[in-house]
Amino acid sequence: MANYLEMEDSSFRSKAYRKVAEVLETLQESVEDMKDLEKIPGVGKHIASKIEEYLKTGFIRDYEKLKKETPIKLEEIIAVEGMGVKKAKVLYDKLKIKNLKDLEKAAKKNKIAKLEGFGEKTEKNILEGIAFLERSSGRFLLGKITPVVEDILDKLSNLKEVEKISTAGSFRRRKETVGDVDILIVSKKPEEVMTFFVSLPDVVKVWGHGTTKSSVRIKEGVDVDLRVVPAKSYGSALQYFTGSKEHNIITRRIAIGKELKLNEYGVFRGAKMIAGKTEKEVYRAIGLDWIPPELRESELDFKKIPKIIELKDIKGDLHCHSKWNGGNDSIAVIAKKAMKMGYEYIGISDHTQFLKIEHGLNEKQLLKQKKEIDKINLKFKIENLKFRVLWGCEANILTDGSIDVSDKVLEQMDYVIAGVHSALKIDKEKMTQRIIMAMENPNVDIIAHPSGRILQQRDEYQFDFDKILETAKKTETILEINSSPARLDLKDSNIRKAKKAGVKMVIGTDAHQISQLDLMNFGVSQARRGWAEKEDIINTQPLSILLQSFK
Ligand code: DGT
Ligand code: CA
Ligand code: CA
Repeated sequence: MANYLEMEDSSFRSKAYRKVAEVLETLQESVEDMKDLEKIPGVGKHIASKIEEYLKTGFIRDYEKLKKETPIKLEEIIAVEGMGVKKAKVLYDKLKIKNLKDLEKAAKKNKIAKLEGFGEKTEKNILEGIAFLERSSGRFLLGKITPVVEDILDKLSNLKEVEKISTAGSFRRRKETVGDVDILIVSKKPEEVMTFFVSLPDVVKVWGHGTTKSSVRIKEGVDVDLRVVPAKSYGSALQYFTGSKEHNIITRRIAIGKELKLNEYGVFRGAKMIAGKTEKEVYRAIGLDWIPPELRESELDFKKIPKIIELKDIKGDLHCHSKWNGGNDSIAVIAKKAMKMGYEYIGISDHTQFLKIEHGLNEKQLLKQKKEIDKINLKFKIENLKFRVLWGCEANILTDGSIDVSDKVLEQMDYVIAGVHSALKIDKEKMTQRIIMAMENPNVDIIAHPSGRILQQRDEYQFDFDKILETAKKTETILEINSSPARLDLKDSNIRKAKKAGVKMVIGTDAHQISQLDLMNFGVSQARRGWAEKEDIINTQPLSILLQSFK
């Protein structure tokens, strides 16, 4: 708040906040435990109420408001070494620099060095500061780091010294990107486990090597924290270190309401520990049912915890690419793998003609592909296998909202996915209208990766999701949750919105080779993070019901 107020030239108020911030940072006592906040040096009624609001809700409304009203991304800019609020303000006034990207661009074009009070050295420092930030503040795609994390978990759990083990933090909550990986263990011989951990072959740097906590960086660039906790506190430690921070604030508040104390060591009534060994017992002790980690992101009605979808509910995958459009595997091979996964059906949805770089199929090829699928299905029938290959496609929604395959062909297919793959930068109104028009085509059943985002690469395109939902509901169009680790599109908040609106969804992997059919778990996690239940997701349904949703 001090920074934003300084930006607004409220220097008196800014100084007041800055002073309190400094005091709070060095306070020895925990703020949560303090009876009278106004005893803290510099804290008056006004700031005390802000601290209270934060402890209670995890937010300060005035702060959120300041952030919103300030035209520049102040936090982003002053994170750069050597940049302060005053400089940020000058750069905005003189060069309209609003965010880190602008700053980098301007520095690279030598625009900053020319400003009074900046100079070439400052400019060089800015670029170095940005490069550093990029190196150190990286987040990692969950899907990208999962294999190596699982490998580490395997190795640790194979040690006889390790009694219990679990991931925690954002990794356990299955967030799409992870800052660092947190692992908890119970062990009677922590020294040996820690030595083993810091000597793992994947470790490239050891940040810390202690008996209760060690931190390392592994080859992929991500940091891993390993903590040893006492067996009797395993549940409460897991609860605490799984987070999110917001969830922890809420659960702690609930505990306080019941005159209990909840921390990473246990649940306490006065000095007496009443729970801590398992997470279930910790939640129980504060009057709650166990909450799946994916739901521990924000506010939640604890009386109505949704029974969210599970991987085992999935009966098939409808977003798969075959050799026909340059994928790795033949339809027969894909079907075999899907059967092995316990699926009842697999949908082949190759790209269509507009998408040249993906070897999109023209209408003739699509019709030829149907013959191959029919043949495979006939064979299954003869062999008495209850499995079906569905004939679909991933067609393109062209800029004017039309589909690049004629209705004459589309209407023969088992189902049709349509997606935006070109002209992503058109304005909001046009993009919304474009997708609405596609949904209004009675042959279009599913909209693929509806927002177009690629994590760490590009934002969603501009579109009005509420309007999309309205039309999806009206036309009974299904929205995809794409499982590809860099997409995970829909995002969690939009899944919740879709569910609320009564719009059905489908989880698809977008596999281009059979190993990618295993990405389904990431889409399911994303669905869980959006509170989706089995009934919200059509590929949890048996074939007969599934086919009805494509009518
Ligand atoms: P990340 O690593 O940025 O993806 O996110 P997390 O959620 O894994 O955060 P991390 O690694 O800093 O901490 C792990 C968990 O520990 C976090 O989710 C909640 C808990 N925790 C850490 N620091 C605090 C804190 O200052 N207050 C509270 N209430 N909980 C904390
Ligand atoms: Ca973490
Ligand atoms: Ca951590």
